[in-house]
Amino acid sequence: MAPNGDPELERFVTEVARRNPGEPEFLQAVREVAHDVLPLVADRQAYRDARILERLAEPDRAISFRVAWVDDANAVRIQRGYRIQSCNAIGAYKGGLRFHPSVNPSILKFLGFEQTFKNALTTLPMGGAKGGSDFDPRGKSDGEVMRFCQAFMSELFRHIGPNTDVPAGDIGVGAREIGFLFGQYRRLANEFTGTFTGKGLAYGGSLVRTEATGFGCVYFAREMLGTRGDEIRGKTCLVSGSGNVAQHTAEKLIELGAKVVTLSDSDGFVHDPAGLDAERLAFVIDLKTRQRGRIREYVEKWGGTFHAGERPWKVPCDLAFPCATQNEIDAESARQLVANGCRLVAEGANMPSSLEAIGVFRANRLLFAPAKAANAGGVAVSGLEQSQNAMRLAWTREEVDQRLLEIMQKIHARCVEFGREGDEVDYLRGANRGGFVKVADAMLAQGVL
Ligand code: NDP
Ligand code: 2IT
Repeated sequence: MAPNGDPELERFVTEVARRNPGEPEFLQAVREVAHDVLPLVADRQAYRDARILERLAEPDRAISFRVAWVDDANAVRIQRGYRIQSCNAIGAYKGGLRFHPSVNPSILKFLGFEQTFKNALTTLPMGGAKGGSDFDPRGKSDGEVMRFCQAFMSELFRHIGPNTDVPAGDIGVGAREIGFLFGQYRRLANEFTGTFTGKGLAYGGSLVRTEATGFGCVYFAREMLGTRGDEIRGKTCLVSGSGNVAQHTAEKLIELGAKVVTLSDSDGFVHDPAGLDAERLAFVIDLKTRQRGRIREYVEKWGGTFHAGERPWKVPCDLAFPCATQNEIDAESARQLVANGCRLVAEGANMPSSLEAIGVFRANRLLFAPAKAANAGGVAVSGLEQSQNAMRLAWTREEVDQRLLEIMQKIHARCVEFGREGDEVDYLRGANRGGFVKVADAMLAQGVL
């Protein structure tokens, strides 16, 4: 998947690179989609004439703003806030906010670009966006996080709204941050609407939204295994990360009878050969969401080993679920996974596999569930939260979970439809083409904008 000599692809990517210097993550995401979509565009004159792919590679709007706030020592701090509104051809902009020191325009543009296709795959009417800040919530007091969130929303609020742009969480933006952000939005806009998803249950949140990305990822993996007459039960699984997505991926895997032997954070990974159970997972969830501790503390309580500065991919497994961050699986890790007998990789995180790693998975015919399909359950339940808010009612846990399952099954079916190659399915191609066609047809119908 690295430069592969296809002149059309290279021409396209070179032009996007020229317009977006110094943005490697954005270019990586564009190359990955263009690789699969350009042959389809070549077959459809209308897509070519309307320059659909070129237009999608340019966000509708990229907003950047100063966020000044005062820390506990009374020092003034300055951060940068962003909202990238990528495409609203099929619905109001929708996508998470990320608070992490690494946040920059390249990362948010890749995430917004991916979100456009992911949201199209959910079958719900949602456009693509992403935003966030280089603010690091780690080590900050609740008061500092609140003041930062209020300062951030003081600018963002004018760009969002229930029919305009609906943010949610992502890395570093969980229940606490969403509460503070929504509170400030409600105050400034003087309205109580579903302008945020991932809200607390007390103020308009949906049941199962917290679990949705992880649960959806495992539902998708189960569908894939089903096509080969296989199942989750009894499989040894690697999960990376230990935040929202990792926690609930592990939860569903354990519930379905798999053995989860790793979790990680940016300090390293824990390996528990005995496998996590409900009690150990409850410890991790409390450690990460309430105590805001480090994953190495798991080993002090439950045993196993901690591997500082390393990622879990060298541990032998049947199934791998990267749920931390972009480019956490490089070519060497991919080869290690293959050599150790891994059969399936399902991306809970966004773009966790490098292009070279994807090349290794493709060459070895692994079941590879790309992020825009596998982790779409989170934004799908965000869409269901918007529906419930608009109706001013709340569905039961069973109802939301059943709808999530059905959406993941529909995404799987669309990947199969668009990715079938003889007896095999290229899920990445299926997801890229399946998402693209919906957005492209909506853009065609609406003229040149
Ligand atoms: P959280 O903030 O809850 O957890 C993030 C986890 O990833 C933490 O364990 C964190 O470790 C680790 N991590 C973050 N950055 C890095 C890094 N640069 N290197 C190594 N580890 C890192 O975020 P989420 O669980 O919500 O998000 C995880 C991934 O899932 C992201 O790619 C996100 O875009 C994606 N995603 C999230 C959805 C959601 O609904 N929340 C929906 C779809 C995708 P540490 O604590 O040390 O930083
Ligand atoms: O990457 C993602 O899909 C998310 N962070 C969730 C977005 C959302 O609007 O729920």
